[in-house]
Amino acid sequence: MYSQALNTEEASSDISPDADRFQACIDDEQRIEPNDWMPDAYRRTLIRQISQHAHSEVVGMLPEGNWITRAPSLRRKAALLAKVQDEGGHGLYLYSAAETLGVSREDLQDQLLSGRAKYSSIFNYPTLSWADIGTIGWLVDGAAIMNQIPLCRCSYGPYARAMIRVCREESFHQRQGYEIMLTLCQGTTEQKAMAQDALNRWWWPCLMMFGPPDTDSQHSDTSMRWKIKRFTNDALRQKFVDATVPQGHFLGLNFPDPDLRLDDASGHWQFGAIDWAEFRAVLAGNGPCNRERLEARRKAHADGAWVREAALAYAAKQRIAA
Ligand code: FAQ
Repeated sequence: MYSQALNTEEASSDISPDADRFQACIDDEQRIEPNDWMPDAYRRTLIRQISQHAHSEVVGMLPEGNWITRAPSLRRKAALLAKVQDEGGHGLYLYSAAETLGVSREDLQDQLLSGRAKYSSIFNYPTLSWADIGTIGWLVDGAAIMNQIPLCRCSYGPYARAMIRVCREESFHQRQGYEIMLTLCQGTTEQKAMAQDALNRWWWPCLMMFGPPDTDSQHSDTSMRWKIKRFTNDALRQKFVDATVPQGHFLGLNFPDPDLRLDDASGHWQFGAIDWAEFRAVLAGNGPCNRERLEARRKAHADGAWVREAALAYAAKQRIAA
């Protein structure tokens, strides 16, 4: 789709008539397309965010992939297989969107496999029981939707368009997760305890998914001026808590937060302090599963070498035939 040559040569300063026109387009809600002029910093911010997002989708296949062979029924297995496959697809759309900014997929792969690239903190936690699969769908996909619906209106066209399909699929993922939780919570005492234990372990890491508090977020101000982000990290986290707490109460579950309470005046659920030291430790590579996840990605990449070689050999043969 984006195979035409891209203008990635930049002579740009962010203070120029071009920069003024660019900001005017953004303020006017027009989309920026790959060959439009853009400030270097806008391009770099998008490459950073889109590639981190793509890596997150790809690494995000691993915690749930663990449970495909252990799904409790054929129906559950088929749904989980489809979900994990969707996540691989989301990674591919997002890598394609990043490529429109002039970065190569090989470089992005290399950054992930060498451990230099970031991916979402949430995927460094283990999946210990089947209820974790329900909780990931309900909470992790729920948080992803809250963050990604506004990205459908991102100023950069290819990212915004990719997010439309991603969000539709995430919505199915969230429903299948909530339905697993509903089944467990209406089941035996042991099943309900399993659901509660999963919520206890995943709740706080899910709140961290939205990123550091606004006071510490380095990129939010600029990204909002450029309409890459439409809401701050704290605003989206609050929207997620407000939407999710009633869903948990409907399941008959308790949130692992003694400070959680509904503020009648504002209508918002107030929540306790997030352990940002844990978040920083996970980002520094010291979460419960960071090493395991990277090892699994490296192994998958090495195991797939024959596919890449076969594709290259086939392409070379096609070129000779043409
Ligand atoms: N984990 O200045 P900010 C999914 C980093 S997809 C790791 O606030 P920004 C689907 C941030 O990169 C989940 N790092 O940054 C699925 C920056 O570091 P840098 C992924 C984090 O970009 C479901 C630094 O902290 N979603 O779940 C995290 O304005 C189920 C300062 O932060 C996306 O990527 C974090 N949680 O806002 C798949 C959505 N948070 O680059 C499988 C798109 C922050 O300076 C199963 N991304 N950092 O070294 C975004 O919306 C934004 O990039 C934020 C961060 C909101 C994540």
